Amino acid sequence: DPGLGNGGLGRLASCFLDSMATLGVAGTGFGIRYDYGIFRQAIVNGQQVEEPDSWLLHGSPFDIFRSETTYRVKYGGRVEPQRDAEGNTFYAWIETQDVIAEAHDVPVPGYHNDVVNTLRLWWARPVVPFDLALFNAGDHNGSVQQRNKAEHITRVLYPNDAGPAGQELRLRQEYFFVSASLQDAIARHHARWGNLDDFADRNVFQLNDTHPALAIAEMMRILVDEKRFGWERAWSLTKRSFAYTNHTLLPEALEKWPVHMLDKMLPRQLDIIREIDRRLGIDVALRYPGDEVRAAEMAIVERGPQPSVRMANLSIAGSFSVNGVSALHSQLLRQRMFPHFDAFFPGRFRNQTNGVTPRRWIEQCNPRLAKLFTDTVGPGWVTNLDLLRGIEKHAEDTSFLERMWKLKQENKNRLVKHLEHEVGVVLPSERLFDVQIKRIHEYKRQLLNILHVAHRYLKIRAGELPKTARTVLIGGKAASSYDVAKRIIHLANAVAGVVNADKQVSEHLAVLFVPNYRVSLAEKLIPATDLSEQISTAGYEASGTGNMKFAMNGALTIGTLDGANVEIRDAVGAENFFLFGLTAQEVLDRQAAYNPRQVYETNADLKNVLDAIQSGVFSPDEPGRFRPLVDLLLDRGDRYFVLADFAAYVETQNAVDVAYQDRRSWSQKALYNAARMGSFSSDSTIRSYAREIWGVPVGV
Ligand code: 8GP
Repeated sequence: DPGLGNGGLGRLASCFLDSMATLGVAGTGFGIRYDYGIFRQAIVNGQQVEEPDSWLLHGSPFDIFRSETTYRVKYGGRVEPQRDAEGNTFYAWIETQDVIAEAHDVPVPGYHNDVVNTLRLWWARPVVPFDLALFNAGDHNGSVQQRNKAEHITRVLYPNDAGPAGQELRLRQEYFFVSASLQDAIARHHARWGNLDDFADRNVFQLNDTHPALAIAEMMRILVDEKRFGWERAWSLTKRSFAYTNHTLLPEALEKWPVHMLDKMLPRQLDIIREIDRRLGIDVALRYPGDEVRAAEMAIVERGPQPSVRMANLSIAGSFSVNGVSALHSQLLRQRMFPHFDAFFPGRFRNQTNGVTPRRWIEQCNPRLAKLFTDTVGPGWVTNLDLLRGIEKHAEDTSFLERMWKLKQENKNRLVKHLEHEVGVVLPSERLFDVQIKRIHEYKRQLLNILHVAHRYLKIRAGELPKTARTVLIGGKAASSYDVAKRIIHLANAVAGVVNADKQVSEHLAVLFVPNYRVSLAEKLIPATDLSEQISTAGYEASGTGNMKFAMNGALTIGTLDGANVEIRDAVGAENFFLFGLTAQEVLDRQAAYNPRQVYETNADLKNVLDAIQSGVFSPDEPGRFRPLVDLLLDRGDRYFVLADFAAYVETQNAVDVAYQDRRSWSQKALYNAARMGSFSSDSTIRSYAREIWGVPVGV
């Protein structure tokens, strides 16, 4: 809940920290201690309003200030060649503007094992907090100017997720966190071992996407400029110290920094990046003489009128390991995103499928289910999730299945009570709970979900009643600058408003957009869910981790063959998973000839839904309100194939209705889901990172 991340990427890191501590792996998480986390989402007139999240206002009991651990972080200035005592040239980075990074530690306890690891969060402080002379001279604002400038660095979490946004401060943040963390790791290693030569044998930095990728250049700077290593020796050590995890296939989410910005803020690091790029370019040209296209694609510094540094390319070149986060994602990384790098560095690319911690995501959030598990297989499942296979012997046991059904109902009741209190809405609870919670993004297709809900509403109005009554819950934050995502939230609220107000309908359908989705809400929603919506356009969701949390808690998934859904379906059994939609390959193949308008013209249900939305059925006070969303689908290409998958989605939802009527068989499917998720425990993922990438023994 301290909103120190945006979505799945940060939540995954939390699970990893929990598993490292539990497995006795000496791992430290590094991050930023933002004064303000991701915004709090309020819904006003159906629309998202961002409010500041001042999570530290009343202090944090888990925040341990390490006053003795501070480092100086430099920005700006210029680079000057100088000579050392032996007459060798080195580069001095001088006339910089400095800030102080101060360590705040959050303890990360393992599970009943006396291990406590650390999440170290850096906080920015000024070198000179207060200019008394200026203050006395009457310049009160000027007297704290330096302080403000420093503190702004860690003021607020970058407010955007996978989209373009305000850049310079973000770069400042990234370097701040990288510089402090590297100085810290190097100082600790040096203090203990007295030299840096075996640094890579005892440390690995696992880059959590490219936000810390500047560390590669910074490590080179420290080794070459400060420790006076030769380039080759420094490069070999650096490359052995870094591994890179990629978390997205969206091209617009790949980080690029304008050269001019780096030149101003981090001139020496830019020199070093250029040198890394130059050497890589020579190697590529030697191996593929004259292949300009390949050379251009692999270049770290993208040429052109506004040259920029591609952080993914830097990360691949500067790491010994590159991994995606699900089998499909890792395969697409190699085939579609970085085929040239894959050919150039054979063996460097690999897969590490994500996982989530069963401590928080079953034991803590779902005590009723946890008790059933412990009663059935003993307590060992908490640290060995494979043991839950043991509940399968109850798959034909009616009273066991009844107990599962009942505890799910109790969880629904608990959620309904909570929402009544928190949102002021009373939801019907004795029915199927259908939940989609995640960041709002076009590729995640909340819109497809809403179209289905609207379709269901229109059918009920027309007297065609569904076989199963549902409560549909949607939650998630939209990036503040992501206009389409905000409109999708608006539409969800509009549809909810109309559906819930209609007495004729409410017996069969209720809808709520749950405001301010966050971890503590997920802990209540997930245990209460029957149907987990994992409906991204195939080929776009790197993995997903919510999908795992739901299945572990006995929800059935309706989903596409995307991200880790593929592996979840294999694990739980195809007969216990509601699959629909185009595959990643089909999406690619259909791209050129896709005609969404034709789909609309030939599917009467779809036409009805879109016509209703664009004629104002859900926005009678302003009929044209949602036309831009419909335009996006009909006339602007429907980039994420919402219309192409609509028919299959509706059909599969109808199959869900039918399946839910057979309470016994539904509970049995839920049982198989919960029982077979062992490989999606983050313990299993971390074992695999430890063995295959870090080369460290696992203690437990
Ligand atoms: C997310 C992916 O979207 C999600 O599928 C995956 O489960 C999660 O990472 C953990 O691996 N990716 C991001 O949050 C992300 O790429 N953020 C962009 C800024 C890089």
